[in-house]
Amino acid sequence: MSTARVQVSACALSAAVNNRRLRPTAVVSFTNHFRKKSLRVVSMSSVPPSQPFEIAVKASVTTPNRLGDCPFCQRVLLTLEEKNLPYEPKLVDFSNRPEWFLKANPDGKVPVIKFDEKWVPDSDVITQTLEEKYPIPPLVTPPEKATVGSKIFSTFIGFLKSKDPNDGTEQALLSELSSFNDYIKENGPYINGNEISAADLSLGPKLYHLEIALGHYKKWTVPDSLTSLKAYTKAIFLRESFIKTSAQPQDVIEGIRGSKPSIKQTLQLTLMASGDFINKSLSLPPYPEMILEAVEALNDGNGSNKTSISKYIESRYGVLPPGHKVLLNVHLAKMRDSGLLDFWKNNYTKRDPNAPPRRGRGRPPKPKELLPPGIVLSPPRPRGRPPKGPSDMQRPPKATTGSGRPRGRPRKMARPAGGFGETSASSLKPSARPRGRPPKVKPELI
Ligand SMILES: N[C@@H](CCC(=O)N[C@@H](CS)C(=O)NCC(=O)O)C(=O)O
Repeated sequence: MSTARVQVSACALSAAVNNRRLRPTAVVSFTNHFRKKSLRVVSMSSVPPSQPFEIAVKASVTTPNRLGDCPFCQRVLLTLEEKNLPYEPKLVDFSNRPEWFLKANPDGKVPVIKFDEKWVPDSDVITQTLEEKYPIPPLVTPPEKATVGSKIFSTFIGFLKSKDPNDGTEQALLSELSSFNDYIKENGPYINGNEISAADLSLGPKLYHLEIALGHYKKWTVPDSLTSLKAYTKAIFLRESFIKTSAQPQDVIEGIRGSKPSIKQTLQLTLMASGDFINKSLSLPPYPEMILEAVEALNDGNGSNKTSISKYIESRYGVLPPGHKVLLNVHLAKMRDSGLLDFWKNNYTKRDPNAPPRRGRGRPPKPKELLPPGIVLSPPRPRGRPPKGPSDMQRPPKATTGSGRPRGRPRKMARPAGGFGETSASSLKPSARPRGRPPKVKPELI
């Protein structure tokens, strides 16, 4: 949170003064908690809260006591700012999430806000609740416009993560950005026309991450030809609410570099390792659905191999769970076994229910010769050693050597009880000779 750049009073007051439709109903204390300094501003909300909202947000990894990189947190902070609602950010150190926070949200994710003594996660839920509780100024985006630009984030992540310049992820992003550019040209300057609305507050932070991350990691910038998009980002990034709530660029860069599996993702991996995994959540459709979608979209007559299916899913959905490759393998195998997919020469195709079954690998079995009527063959001997039956209990005697001596090394003789000194001469037959050098025979004294 950069408090040096923007005065809280300027931000909050300008938002209030700009809204001429409303009559101030209350004067509340607004605390700039990043600077720990209270300022009085006019709230334009119809029923102002008596206390600032406590909101858990990600802490910076580069600078102590500063807001970190989280577009979902910024979305909620922007909503609070644009609605002139007081809040108290609680910075959560992701490298060591405090206990109170994990109790508030066991998923370990931010943002989480306290409404009526209850912690509520998820930026969708939070912003919607804020809209319902504090409808003034309204930030509702009409449903038909609410999904405009909604694929930009996933295609951006797909391109950011891609290592192959020709895998189509850059093109996918450019195509989303260019459709958005055309939309804004026609309908702008904001998604809902002249007034900023919830959809802009969601998309703005994502475009901010996109510009910083792709500039840093890919030396890539939004083409200058997309003039309406450029004007749109400028208008949002320069809003006081945005400047006040945006992450520092170095945090965006570090956040991407150090992104680790979430608690939920780790849990999923653990479940998966225990063979108990169901592809729940992560906001992704189930794997079978994504796989079928990929095979259909790739639409290759010869089918699609695992790599192209994976690349398609990645470019389409962007953020994938760690262990994605394992999951993909598991689900492809299941779908193959259950007959949803055909597998042929390393490629998968959707099973045509009317197609004859494919011939398996290897030489086809020999056709059976027809026998003259009446002739019945004894059943072929099954493969392998026949099972042991009760008759096996009376084994035939083992083969012996020609000499009559049993096969193998003769069994060791037990030592005679009285020691070798007492061995009688008659017991020293070759076959019964005890181990070791025979004791010296003492000459008889005359
Ligand atoms: N759907 C959630 C997503 C929140 C989210 O993914 N937050 C990230 C930070 S940007 C997070 O807390 N990640 C931590 C983790 O996954 O362990 C929302 O809209 O609030």
